[in-house]
Amino acid sequence: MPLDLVIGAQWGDEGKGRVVDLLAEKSDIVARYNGGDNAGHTVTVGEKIYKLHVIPTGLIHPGVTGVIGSGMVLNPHTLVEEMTQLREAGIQITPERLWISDAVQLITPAHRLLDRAKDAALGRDKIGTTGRGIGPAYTDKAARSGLRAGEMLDPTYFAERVGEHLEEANRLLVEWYHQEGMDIQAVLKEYLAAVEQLRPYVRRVGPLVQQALNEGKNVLAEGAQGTLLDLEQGTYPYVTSSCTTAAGIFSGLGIGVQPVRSIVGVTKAFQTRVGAGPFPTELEGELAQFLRGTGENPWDEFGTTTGRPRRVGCLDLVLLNYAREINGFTELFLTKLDILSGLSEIPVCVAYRCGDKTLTALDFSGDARLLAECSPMYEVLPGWEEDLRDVTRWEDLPANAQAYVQFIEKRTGLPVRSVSVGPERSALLYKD
Ligand code: 2SA
Ligand code: GDP
Ligand code: MG
Repeated sequence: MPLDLVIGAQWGDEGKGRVVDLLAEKSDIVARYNGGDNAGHTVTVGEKIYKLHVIPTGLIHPGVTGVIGSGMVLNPHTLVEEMTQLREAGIQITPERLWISDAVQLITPAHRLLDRAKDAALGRDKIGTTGRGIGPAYTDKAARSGLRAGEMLDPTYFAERVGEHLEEANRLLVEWYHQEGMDIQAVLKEYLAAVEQLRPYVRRVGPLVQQALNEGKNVLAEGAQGTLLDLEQGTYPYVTSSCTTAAGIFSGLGIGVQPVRSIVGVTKAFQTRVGAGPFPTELEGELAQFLRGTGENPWDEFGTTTGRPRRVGCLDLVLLNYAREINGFTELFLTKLDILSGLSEIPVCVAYRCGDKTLTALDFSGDARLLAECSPMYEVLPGWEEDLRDVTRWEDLPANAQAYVQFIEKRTGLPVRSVSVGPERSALLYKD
């Protein structure tokens, strides 16, 4: 089956955008199936940097059709904004090349307010959400009271439903969170104006994607966030509210369970996390500053959506192997190897010490409280001084950089087929 998956192997921001951009060149359809505008996927094309939050990254390629799958939560305002930005950049956005699932849940301004109010109310226990309304929108979905895109095809009914939803949210905001309520008429008017622009794009996408697969067309699924943020298998409760793993693509796109051609796990050469939650290999001080950067470079470790500084640490192979198992990765794509240049030694976490036990694999499902009690055990690899940014062939990498990649292959049992050494399309090495 010509179905390929790109999945974040860590806590998000592994560089999925650039990997999807690469694979989209040979794809007919690129489909997102989870999350919403909490995602920030970056693609660098020459001088131009695209930061996409809702629209599948592959749409930058003229021959690609983009799909917003039913497993996502869709903010109409953000989508309209993104459509405008892409059009200004010369990218065609038409209902022929962007399909919105009629079953996708809609995010409203009320969801955003509730998200922020709820996270703030958690105080020290806060998740550190992106504040984009993701949790409340998925909560409404699970409670069977959510708004679906298909409903916008009946404008009178839809306006009534949104009005009721805003009133209910206002009650929660005022009575429970002691916040100011929304001006319902003003919010409704703006919301309906955004939705109006999306109506022509809404359709039943599952059968269309399945038909494309049956015809031998290449379909690429673009995962958002990362495995360790998966609602069920991630470091719960410090996770997002969607299925970020490979398993989610079938229900998130509305296609049958079927064999896939490849499941590419994207991992950075080190580890990052934005938001709260356990992070066994987290670093502080100078080394953290070295990995994060100062924000001067576009690739420095600051949130693509919120601008928050990301937490940074050493590569954690216990978690990478966990991600391999959960997703069934067929290969790894290693990004940001260039960032490690200049380190004399590079520690890599190969096991945990948890109480009196040594664990080389997680024997619990990511439970945050248990993970917080694990301390990392490292093997230290020799580093390299050379700047990798201009290296274009695997053979030209310094021996220690090659050995670092080979160490990851050996300890995960997965081939690393591609390594990136800069954000640009050309900063890429094929290993085999
Ligand atoms: P939410 O907003 O409910 O999904 O937040 C729950 C947790 O999920 C994390 N999360 C993310 N982590 C990394 N990258 C994400 N996208 C943006 C980016 C993040 C940003 O590309 O940089 O700009 O801050 C993303 N989206 C959600 C979040 O931090 C919470 O830990
Ligand atoms: P995503 O959410 O997984 O798509 O990742 P983000 O776009 O949020 O963050 C990844 C950042 O790293 C972006 O700024 C990319 O342009 C940048 N990037 C990707 N690959 C590389 C690489 O190999 N080297 C460097 N220096 N930057 C990279
Ligand atoms: Mg990101």
